[in-house]
Amino acid sequence: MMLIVSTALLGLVIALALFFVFQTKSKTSGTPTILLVGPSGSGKTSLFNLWTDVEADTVTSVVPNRCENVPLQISEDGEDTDRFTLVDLPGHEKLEHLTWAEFDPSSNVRAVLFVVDAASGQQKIAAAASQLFKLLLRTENHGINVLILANKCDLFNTMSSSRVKTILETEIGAIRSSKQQSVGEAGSDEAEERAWIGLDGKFQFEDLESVVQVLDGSVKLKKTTKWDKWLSGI
Ligand SMILES: Nc1nc2c(ncn2[C@@H]2O[C@H](COP(=O)(O)OP(=O)(O)OP(=O)(O)O)[C@@H](O)[C@H]2O)c(=O)[nH]1
Ligand SMILES: [Mg+2]
Repeated sequence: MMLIVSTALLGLVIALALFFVFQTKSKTSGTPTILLVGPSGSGKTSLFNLWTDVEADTVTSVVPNRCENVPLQISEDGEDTDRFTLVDLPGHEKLEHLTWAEFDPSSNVRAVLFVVDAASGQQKIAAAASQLFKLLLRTENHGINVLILANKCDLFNTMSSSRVKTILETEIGAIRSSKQQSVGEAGSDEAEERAWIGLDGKFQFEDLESVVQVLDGSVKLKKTTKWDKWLSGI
Protein backbone atom coordinates (compact mmCIF):
# COMPACT_ATOMS: atom_id res chain seq x y z
CA MET A 1 0.00 0.00 0.00
CA MET A 2 2.83 2.38 1.06
CA LEU A 3 4.64 1.57 -2.19
CA ILE A 4 1.59 2.47 -4.31
CA VAL A 5 1.12 5.81 -2.47
CA SER A 6 4.83 6.76 -2.78
CA THR A 7 4.87 5.82 -6.48
CA ALA A 8 1.75 7.90 -7.09
CA LEU A 9 3.28 10.85 -5.19
CA LEU A 10 6.54 10.57 -7.13
CA GLY A 11 4.58 10.49 -10.40
CA LEU A 12 2.67 13.60 -9.36
CA VAL A 13 5.89 15.48 -8.47
CA ILE A 14 7.48 14.56 -11.83
CA ALA A 15 4.33 15.60 -13.73
CA LEU A 16 4.25 18.95 -11.91
CA ALA A 17 7.96 19.58 -12.53
CA LEU A 18 7.53 18.83 -16.26
CA PHE A 19 4.50 21.14 -16.38
CA PHE A 20 6.45 24.08 -14.86
CA VAL A 21 9.51 23.52 -17.09
CA PHE A 22 7.24 23.50 -20.16
CA GLN A 23 5.40 26.65 -19.00
CA THR A 24 8.61 28.62 -18.40
CA LYS A 25 10.07 27.49 -21.71
CA SER A 26 7.02 28.41 -23.75
CA LYS A 27 6.97 31.87 -22.15
CA THR A 28 10.55 32.71 -23.02
CA SER A 29 11.22 30.81 -26.22
CA GLY A 30 9.63 33.28 -28.68
CA THR A 31 11.85 35.99 -30.21
CA PRO A 32 11.79 39.22 -28.21
CA THR A 33 9.07 41.42 -29.65
CA ILE A 34 8.56 45.17 -29.63
CA LEU A 35 5.05 46.43 -30.25
CA LEU A 36 4.04 49.74 -31.85
CA VAL A 37 0.69 50.71 -30.34
CA GLY A 38 -1.30 53.97 -30.18
CA PRO A 39 -4.06 56.02 -31.81
CA SER A 40 -4.73 55.99 -35.54
CA GLY A 41 -2.62 58.50 -37.48
CA SER A 42 0.05 58.91 -34.79
CA GLY A 43 2.85 57.60 -37.02
CA LYS A 44 3.34 53.92 -36.11
CA THR A 45 3.53 52.59 -39.67
CA SER A 46 5.80 55.50 -40.67
CA LEU A 47 8.18 54.52 -37.85
CA PHE A 48 7.90 50.83 -38.76
CA ASN A 49 8.96 51.73 -42.32
CA LEU A 50 11.86 53.85 -41.05
CA TRP A 51 13.22 51.07 -38.83
CA THR A 52 12.74 48.20 -41.31
CA ASP A 53 13.24 47.76 -45.03
CA VAL A 54 9.51 47.11 -45.44
CA GLU A 55 7.41 49.76 -47.15
CA ALA A 56 3.99 49.33 -45.59
CA ASP A 57 1.19 51.72 -46.61
CA THR A 58 0.74 54.72 -44.31
CA VAL A 59 -2.99 54.75 -44.87
CA THR A 60 -5.10 53.60 -41.87
CA SER A 61 -3.75 50.11 -41.09
CA VAL A 62 -6.25 47.26 -40.75
CA VAL A 63 -3.82 44.40 -40.17
CA PRO A 64 -0.58 44.30 -38.17
CA ASN A 65 2.74 44.74 -40.01
CA ARG A 66 5.42 42.37 -38.74
CA CYS A 67 9.15 42.28 -39.42
CA GLU A 68 11.67 39.86 -37.87
CA ASN A 69 15.36 40.37 -37.12
CA VAL A 70 15.20 44.15 -36.81
CA PRO A 71 18.46 45.50 -35.28
CA LEU A 72 16.78 48.01 -32.99
CA GLN A 73 19.60 48.22 -30.47
CA ILE A 74 22.64 49.93 -31.92
CA SER A 75 25.72 50.12 -29.68
CA GLU A 76 27.95 53.24 -29.33
CA ASP A 77 30.41 51.94 -31.95
CA GLY A 78 27.59 51.45 -34.44
CA GLU A 79 27.55 47.63 -34.15
CA ASP A 80 24.18 45.85 -34.16
CA THR A 81 23.31 44.21 -30.89
CA ASP A 82 20.12 42.26 -30.18
CA ARG A 83 17.52 41.78 -32.87
CA PHE A 84 13.77 41.96 -32.40
CA THR A 85 10.52 41.22 -34.08
CA LEU A 86 8.83 44.59 -34.63
CA VAL A 87 5.03 44.59 -34.81
CA ASP A 88 3.06 47.65 -35.98
CA LEU A 89 -0.57 47.41 -34.80
CA PRO A 90 -3.57 49.20 -36.30
CA GLY A 91 -4.67 52.15 -34.15
CA HIS A 92 -8.40 52.06 -34.92
CA GLU A 93 -10.25 51.24 -31.69
CA LYS A 94 -12.44 48.63 -33.43
CA LEU A 95 -9.21 46.68 -34.08
CA GLU A 96 -7.93 46.91 -30.49
CA HIS A 97 -8.34 43.13 -30.02
CA LEU A 98 -5.39 42.64 -32.42
CA THR A 99 -3.18 44.48 -29.91
CA TRP A 100 -4.40 42.44 -26.92
CA ALA A 101 -3.81 39.21 -28.88
CA GLU A 102 -0.07 40.05 -28.90
CA PHE A 103 -0.05 39.57 -25.10
CA ASP A 104 -0.69 35.84 -25.44
CA PRO A 105 1.30 33.95 -22.73
CA SER A 106 3.39 32.24 -25.44
CA SER A 107 4.63 35.57 -26.86
CA ASN A 108 7.71 37.37 -25.64
CA VAL A 109 6.89 41.10 -25.54
CA ARG A 110 10.04 42.96 -24.46
CA ALA A 111 8.73 46.52 -24.71
CA VAL A 112 5.80 48.54 -26.00
CA LEU A 113 6.19 51.80 -27.89
CA PHE A 114 2.99 53.81 -27.48
CA VAL A 115 2.98 56.42 -30.25
CA VAL A 116 0.93 59.62 -29.89
CA ASP A 117 0.64 62.60 -32.23
CA ALA A 118 1.91 65.41 -29.96
CA ALA A 119 0.40 67.98 -32.34
CA SER A 120 -3.11 66.51 -32.29
CA GLY A 121 -4.32 68.64 -29.33
CA GLN A 122 -5.23 68.05 -25.69
CA GLN A 123 -8.55 66.26 -26.39
CA LYS A 124 -7.05 63.64 -28.72
CA ILE A 125 -4.13 62.99 -26.39
CA ALA A 126 -6.49 62.64 -23.42
CA ALA A 127 -8.61 60.21 -25.48
CA ALA A 128 -5.52 58.03 -26.04
CA ALA A 129 -5.22 57.58 -22.25
CA SER A 130 -7.97 54.97 -22.11
CA GLN A 131 -6.05 52.63 -24.45
CA LEU A 132 -2.82 53.41 -22.58
CA PHE A 133 -4.49 52.48 -19.27
CA LYS A 134 -5.65 49.11 -20.67
CA LEU A 135 -2.14 48.57 -21.98
CA LEU A 136 -0.51 49.35 -18.62
CA LEU A 137 -2.80 46.80 -16.93
CA ARG A 138 -1.10 44.22 -19.18
CA THR A 139 2.50 45.45 -18.91
CA GLU A 140 2.69 46.37 -15.21
CA ASN A 141 4.03 43.48 -13.09
CA HIS A 142 4.98 41.59 -16.26
CA GLY A 143 8.42 43.18 -16.67
CA ILE A 144 7.38 45.00 -19.86
CA ASN A 145 8.62 48.60 -20.14
CA VAL A 146 6.64 51.21 -22.06
CA LEU A 147 7.95 54.20 -23.99
CA ILE A 148 5.44 56.87 -24.95
CA LEU A 149 6.64 58.48 -28.17
CA ALA A 150 5.49 62.11 -28.46
CA ASN A 151 5.79 62.08 -32.27
CA LYS A 152 5.51 64.93 -34.82
CA CYS A 153 7.69 67.38 -32.87
CA ASP A 154 8.43 68.98 -36.28
CA LEU A 155 4.96 70.59 -36.37
CA PHE A 156 4.54 74.17 -35.07
CA ASN A 157 1.65 73.28 -32.73
CA THR A 158 3.37 70.29 -31.14
CA MET A 159 3.24 69.83 -27.34
CA SER A 160 6.32 69.22 -25.19
CA SER A 161 6.83 65.69 -23.88
CA SER A 162 6.24 66.93 -20.29
CA ARG A 163 2.85 68.40 -21.33
CA VAL A 164 1.90 65.11 -23.05
CA LYS A 165 2.94 63.28 -19.86
CA THR A 166 0.80 65.52 -17.62
CA ILE A 167 -2.28 65.12 -19.84
CA LEU A 168 -1.94 61.32 -19.92
CA GLU A 169 -1.26 61.00 -16.17
CA THR A 170 -4.23 63.23 -15.24
CA GLU A 171 -6.56 61.29 -17.52
CA ILE A 172 -5.31 57.86 -16.35
CA GLY A 173 -5.78 59.02 -12.73
CA ALA A 174 -9.43 59.80 -13.50
CA ILE A 175 -10.02 56.51 -15.37
CA ARG A 176 -8.36 54.56 -12.54
CA SER A 177 -10.63 56.16 -9.91
CA SER A 178 -13.82 55.54 -11.88
CA LYS A 179 -12.85 51.89 -12.56
CA GLN A 180 -11.99 51.42 -8.89
CA GLN A 181 -15.40 52.76 -7.92
CA SER A 182 -17.28 50.43 -10.27
CA VAL A 183 -15.34 47.27 -9.27
CA GLY A 184 -15.73 48.32 -5.62
CA GLU A 185 -19.48 48.33 -6.15
CA ALA A 186 -19.29 44.89 -7.78
CA GLY A 187 -17.51 43.75 -4.59
CA SER A 188 -14.79 41.65 -6.19
CA ASP A 189 -11.33 42.07 -4.58
CA GLU A 190 -9.62 40.28 -7.42
CA ALA A 191 -11.14 42.52 -10.11
CA GLU A 192 -10.34 45.52 -7.92
CA GLU A 193 -6.66 44.60 -7.78
CA ARG A 194 -6.51 44.02 -11.51
CA ALA A 195 -7.89 47.48 -12.29
CA TRP A 196 -5.41 49.26 -9.97
CA ILE A 197 -1.94 50.38 -10.99
CA GLY A 198 0.40 52.81 -9.24
CA LEU A 199 0.25 54.25 -5.73
CA ASP A 200 -2.59 55.95 -3.87
CA GLY A 201 -3.07 59.64 -4.60
CA LYS A 202 -2.00 61.36 -7.80
CA PHE A 203 -1.25 58.93 -10.64
CA GLN A 204 2.36 59.17 -11.88
CA PHE A 205 4.26 56.98 -14.34
CA GLU A 206 7.27 57.06 -11.95
CA ASP A 207 5.28 55.10 -9.35
CA LEU A 208 4.86 52.09 -11.63
CA GLU A 209 7.11 49.04 -11.37
CA SER A 210 7.82 48.98 -15.10
CA VAL A 211 9.72 51.87 -16.67
CA VAL A 212 7.20 54.22 -18.34
CA GLN A 213 8.62 57.36 -19.93
CA VAL A 214 7.61 59.99 -22.49
CA LEU A 215 10.19 61.16 -25.07
CA ASP A 216 9.70 63.43 -28.07
CA GLY A 217 10.85 62.97 -31.65
CA SER A 218 9.81 63.12 -35.27
CA VAL A 219 9.59 60.23 -37.68
CA LYS A 220 9.31 62.72 -40.55
CA LEU A 221 12.65 64.38 -39.68
CA LYS A 222 14.15 60.97 -38.70
CA LYS A 223 14.67 62.49 -35.25
CA THR A 224 14.57 59.28 -33.26
CA THR A 225 17.79 59.48 -31.20
CA LYS A 226 16.00 59.64 -27.81
CA TRP A 227 13.86 56.61 -28.70
CA ASP A 228 16.91 54.67 -30.02
CA LYS A 229 18.78 55.36 -26.75
CA TRP A 230 15.81 54.21 -24.66
CA LEU A 231 15.67 50.97 -26.66
CA SER A 232 19.40 50.39 -26.07
CA GLY A 233 18.69 50.44 -22.33
CA ILE A 234 15.90 47.84 -22.21
N1 LIG B 1 4.51 66.02 -39.63
C1 LIG B 1 4.69 64.74 -39.36
N2 LIG B 1 3.88 63.81 -39.91
C2 LIG B 1 4.11 62.51 -39.62
C3 LIG B 1 5.13 62.10 -38.74
N3 LIG B 1 5.06 60.75 -38.61
C4 LIG B 1 4.05 60.33 -39.37
N4 LIG B 1 3.46 61.38 -39.98
C5 LIG B 1 2.31 61.36 -40.91
O1 LIG B 1 1.16 60.97 -40.17
C6 LIG B 1 0.25 60.24 -41.01
C7 LIG B 1 -0.18 58.96 -40.35
O2 LIG B 1 0.94 58.12 -40.22
P1 LIG B 1 0.85 56.53 -40.09
O3 LIG B 1 2.24 56.05 -39.87
O4 LIG B 1 0.08 55.92 -41.19
O5 LIG B 1 -0.04 56.40 -38.75
P2 LIG B 1 -0.44 55.08 -37.97
O6 LIG B 1 -0.14 55.34 -36.53
O7 LIG B 1 0.17 53.88 -38.56
O8 LIG B 1 -2.03 55.04 -38.14
P3 LIG B 1 -3.01 53.74 -38.17
O9 LIG B 1 -2.46 52.75 -39.11
O10 LIG B 1 -4.34 54.26 -38.62
O11 LIG B 1 -3.09 53.23 -36.77
C8 LIG B 1 0.98 60.03 -42.35
O12 LIG B 1 0.51 60.99 -43.26
C9 LIG B 1 2.44 60.30 -42.01
O13 LIG B 1 3.17 60.80 -43.09
C10 LIG B 1 5.99 63.11 -38.16
O14 LIG B 1 6.92 62.87 -37.41
N5 LIG B 1 5.70 64.40 -38.51
MG1 LIG C 1 -0.57 52.22 -39.51
